[in-house]
Amino acid sequence: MSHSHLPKDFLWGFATASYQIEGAPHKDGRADSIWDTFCRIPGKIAGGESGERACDSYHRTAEDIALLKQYRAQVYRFSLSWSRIIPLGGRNDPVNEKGLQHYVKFVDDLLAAGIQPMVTLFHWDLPDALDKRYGGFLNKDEFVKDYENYARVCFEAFGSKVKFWITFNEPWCSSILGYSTGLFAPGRTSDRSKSAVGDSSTEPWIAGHSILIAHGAAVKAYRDDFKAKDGGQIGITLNGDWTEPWDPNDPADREACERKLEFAISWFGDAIYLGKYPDSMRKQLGDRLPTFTAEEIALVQGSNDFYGMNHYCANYIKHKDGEADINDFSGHIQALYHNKAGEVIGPETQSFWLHPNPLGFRKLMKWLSDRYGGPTFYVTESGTSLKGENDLPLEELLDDEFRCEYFRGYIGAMADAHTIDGVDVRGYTAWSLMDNFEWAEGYETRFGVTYVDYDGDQKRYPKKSAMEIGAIFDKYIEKE
Ligand code: GBH
Repeated sequence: MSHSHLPKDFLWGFATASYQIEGAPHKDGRADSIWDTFCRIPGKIAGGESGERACDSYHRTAEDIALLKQYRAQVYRFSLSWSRIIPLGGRNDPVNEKGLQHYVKFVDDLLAAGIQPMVTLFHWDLPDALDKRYGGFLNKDEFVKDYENYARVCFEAFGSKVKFWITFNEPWCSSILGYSTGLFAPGRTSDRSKSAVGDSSTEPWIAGHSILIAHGAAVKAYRDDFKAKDGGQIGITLNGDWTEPWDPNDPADREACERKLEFAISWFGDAIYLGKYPDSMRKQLGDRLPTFTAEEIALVQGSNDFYGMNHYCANYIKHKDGEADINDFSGHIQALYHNKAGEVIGPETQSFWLHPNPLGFRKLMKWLSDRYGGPTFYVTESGTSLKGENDLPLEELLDDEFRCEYFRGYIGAMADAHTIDGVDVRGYTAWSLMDNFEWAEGYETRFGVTYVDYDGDQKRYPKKSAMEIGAIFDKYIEKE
């Protein structure tokens, strides 16, 4: 029996993202996003897949809402496809009324079902036309204006009904995976073996800088023109794994842990909460890391009403000797799944990077809370895949005890962070409502609490974890 608890108005539910679930890439006037075009490049996605069909959620909003109700969700975090709303993306391009109305109706339907919408404006699916026109994030001035315009269109259309806005999901992924490793769209990298163009030593830092300023501009627009009448809150969602030293007795490994957190999280977090980039990044990257003008930092600093936290796992971190490589993006460290004593950080899953470690979640919440002066947190993603899940017979697959255990551990750790460490956490949306298009891993890796039968008309089957989450929260959330 745990004495830890969560506050009585705590909001919990599930999360998804547009390109991962919607399908219907050209329905009702939607144009390509960078993910549509990226998926067409041979070798980029496991199984040669794409989000073309995915969960077919564009046509199944009623079914998805019925699942949320069945699971007792109070909040649903989903993202908008910019390419449906402004197909060519730009501030002078036309708004697609059909695409916009799809989301207006979806928000209405959620509210009618008693579920709070938490809307992510951008979860990686940039309109392809903006990438082609001016290089997307690489052209700060164009991108910031186009993004602000897009955000305003959304605030105008359903701002009065939405109390939680997220400007960007995981800018680290858009910047590093899109412009350094090339694993994600638009696939730019210095690694010529991946037959791509790009400069990994500069572009990810430019991309991240543009995103921060676009975030700041959208927040300013919301605060200036919508917040007072609509009464919502707005923030950004940052990802980041916890770090433990490979050798706890080696100060160099302990420093490497801090550096890794700074490169992964504080890159954005420090700019938003402290008004600067971390010293460790400036030291390693020098002039390759852009600097903020006074006007820019005025937009960025203080721009979060809440901290959107995506968190999945932890790693052991070992320092590296010598000079950092010019293309290094993680602070000249090595991330490992075992430590010097041979202990593993957590069990294996279907995702090579994901080894669950619930205590790391609590530690990271405290680390962030201390560094940023006790902000309000909404955990906007947390969840797991299961080793070999895709190969199991349906009946066994639906009995996902490993995933239930993950949620028990992680939700318990969050309650400890709240109760023992004083972290102000007010919500949690589990990743994910259903199995979906897992980016470069295609459909082989499943994160859903609902099984989706991709060969059987996208039929949905609740797994055991779907109802378990509500049962876990019942134990922790304080009653009146
Ligand atoms: C989330 O990111 C995403 O927001 C969501 O769309 C996705 O479906 C979910 O994870 C599950 O993957 O290639 O070594 O650089 C989680 C954070 C950060 C996890 C990047 C995977 C890649 C490791 N992700 N990381 S690496």
